[in-house]
Amino acid sequence: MTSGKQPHPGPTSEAARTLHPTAGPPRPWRVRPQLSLAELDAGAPELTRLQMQLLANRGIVGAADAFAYLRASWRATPPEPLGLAKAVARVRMARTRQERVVVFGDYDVDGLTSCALMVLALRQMGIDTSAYLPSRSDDGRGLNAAAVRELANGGASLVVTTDCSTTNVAEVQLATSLGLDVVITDHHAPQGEIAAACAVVNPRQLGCPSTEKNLAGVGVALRVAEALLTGAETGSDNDTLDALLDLVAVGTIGDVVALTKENWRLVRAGLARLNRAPRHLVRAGAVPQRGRAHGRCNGGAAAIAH
Ligand SMILES: [Mn+2]
Repeated sequence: MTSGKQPHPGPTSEAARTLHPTAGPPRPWRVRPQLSLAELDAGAPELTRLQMQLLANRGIVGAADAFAYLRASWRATPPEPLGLAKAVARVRMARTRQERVVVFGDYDVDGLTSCALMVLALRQMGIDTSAYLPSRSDDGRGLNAAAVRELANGGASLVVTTDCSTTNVAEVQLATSLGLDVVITDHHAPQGEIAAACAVVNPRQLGCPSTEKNLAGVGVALRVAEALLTGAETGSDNDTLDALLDLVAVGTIGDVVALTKENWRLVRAGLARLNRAPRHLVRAGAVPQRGRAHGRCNGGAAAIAH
């Protein structure tokens, strides 16, 4: 829309009511204040009046803020989350020592995509990595004692969780006693004591300075992968990271987190990636019964991670 050509109709409660004349009692419309014409045209010609109004409705007012918001990169912004450096150090140690690593995910979309993302990132680093997905009906969420014993017996010496386990105090204790180190990546607001893992990366834990508080589990996993794959030791690996963004979009949308700020940037980039290079997200016949029955590596995340 070019500036000044058409009067902006603007949302009014009267107009809104006329859209639903037979919908019962008037709905409680709360109409945001309409911008002035000058404000509506401040982003022209790139941004339409409608876009300017919608952005203002979401607290992003003025052309400078609008462009800054819309053009922001999906890459991590400082300060980095608490525990990230420790997580990176422990995973790099696993590579140096050629350890066997298991990524322990979750059974929902966020848990599946975050698990697949982490498996791909660690394999990219040359680490022997497999996936473990708990069963919703038998295992529940997060690390459990039976799985911990199975993974330790199977020769793994490091478990990286995604989308779970921030407060699995007893299970992490058990793992440590069996020689199995744990790095936790999660986004659930901790209810209770935080597990004494090698590292806990969770933007919602107390003392985490990261401003990316609304990331889904897969967003947190991406930030860890980003740090692993772009550090001074590894050098920049933009292509590998870009190839993970479709998983981030699917997991973030599936987890129904607020699509603002960091999530909006990630989903936008991820949907672009999906359009450019679609991935087969589900392969018929590859869906597992449950993690434990299939040993340390099961089909669901493995199917995604190829
Ligand atoms: Mn989640």
